[in-house]
Amino acid sequence: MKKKIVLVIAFFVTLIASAQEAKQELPLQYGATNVGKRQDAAMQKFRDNRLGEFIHWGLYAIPGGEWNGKVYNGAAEWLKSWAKVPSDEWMALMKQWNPVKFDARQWAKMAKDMGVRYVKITTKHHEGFCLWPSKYTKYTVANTPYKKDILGEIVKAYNAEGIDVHFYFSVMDWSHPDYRYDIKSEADSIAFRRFLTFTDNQLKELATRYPTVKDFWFDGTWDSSIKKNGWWTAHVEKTLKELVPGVTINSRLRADDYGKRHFDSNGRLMGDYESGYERRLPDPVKDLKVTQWDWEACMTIPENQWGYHKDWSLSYVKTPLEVIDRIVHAVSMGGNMVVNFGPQADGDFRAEEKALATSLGRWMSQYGEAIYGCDYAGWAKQDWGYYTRKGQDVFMVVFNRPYTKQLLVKTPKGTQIVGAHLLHGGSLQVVETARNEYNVSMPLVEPGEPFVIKLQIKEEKGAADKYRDALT
Ligand code: JFZ
Repeated sequence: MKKKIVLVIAFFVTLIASAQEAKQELPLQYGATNVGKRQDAAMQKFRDNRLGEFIHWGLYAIPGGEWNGKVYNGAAEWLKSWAKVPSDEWMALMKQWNPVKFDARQWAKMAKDMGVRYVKITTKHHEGFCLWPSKYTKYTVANTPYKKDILGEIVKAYNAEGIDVHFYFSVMDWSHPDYRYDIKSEADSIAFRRFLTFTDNQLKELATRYPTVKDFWFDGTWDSSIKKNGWWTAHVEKTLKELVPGVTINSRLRADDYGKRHFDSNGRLMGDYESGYERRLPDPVKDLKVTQWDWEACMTIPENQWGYHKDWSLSYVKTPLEVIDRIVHAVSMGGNMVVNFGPQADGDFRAEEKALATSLGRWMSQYGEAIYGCDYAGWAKQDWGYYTRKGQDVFMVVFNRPYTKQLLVKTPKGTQIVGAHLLHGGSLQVVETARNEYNVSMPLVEPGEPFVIKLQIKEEKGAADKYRDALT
């Protein structure tokens, strides 16, 4: 009897708890706007591009991490802050902005050869210097010895190579007297409203001057002042989407009614893709939740230098293969990867970056089929590397050579492997070793670099639907 009472009580407690959980959905005015992944052509293009080039270029390229004879190890584009340089002194660097070696077509060609399908360029970083001749501030390229509209040249040259242009834009602006880190008084609130109007104007200016822009990637949005104005971030998303059909926006822009960032108070992704993975990646086994939404990671080549820093010996510099590993890692989990470059003040790229671009390009031209347009395959991760998938094609990107000479593959229920071949090469032996387990033989002549195996698969009726379920 006692047991029965306990069971009845437990039943009601569970009922009440689950009813409360259902109620926890908060009504939001400025929360997520999309339901699930966007499926339109522009978003599909964003996703299919998979590999991008990040460019951080601004006044910080001139000192390159050194101020008054002292070299700062922190990120070079933050030097103004590390060395506590007053704004007017920092902005005086504009007198030295004369990148005589800058050749947008050369940049675009390097990007094309590297195999990137899009570029993210800093229109304005935290310092406030604009790479376009903005009407709304004097801190622009127009007021430098160089004078020319750098951004305009980049848009034109990259588009001519068939490369999409994305705009990085820092909301936080160290050069603007009305910027506030927090709103503590009526005066702050009035100043910050002026600042938001200034920002609106700049964004409208960018969207209308450069209508082929495909994406806005916002940064510098973490301060309390912005978190207290979640409405404004929703307004920016809406305005840009009206001005530029199909445009994509990163989650970092957004804060909701309660100041919750990236994901709203109901746990839904704001913006079109998640942009929190920076210099790190989701765990390929533990963090599979990321396959439920679009995301883009970005990475530096040294440990943490985005803008040009004169001394790369101060931190570890990734090798081309390490960069390629991270690209494949991201794509295998349904994400994009953007590799950063910090051009020199003269408009040329440092030798290390040129060399990396060449290595990347060589690999991408060989194996890009396993990257572009590819997605999470939904197969259990194995030690030799990563899977990617495009429709019925499943790719194995092999980074680790096993002493056994056998690459273990475990397929999902209802999926059989019927053949395997080296991308641009011969077929490889496949042996079924157990139900849904196979050994794919290593090629007799090993390629000597990470390589790709393309699998022919057969899916039982219903298995393909399961794959689609896993992607939504
Ligand atoms: C920001 C900038 O401050 C930095 O200079 C660079 O432009 C980079 C791409 O973005 O830095 C960040 C922003 C967010 C995180 C880390 C560094 N984050 O979410 O982990």
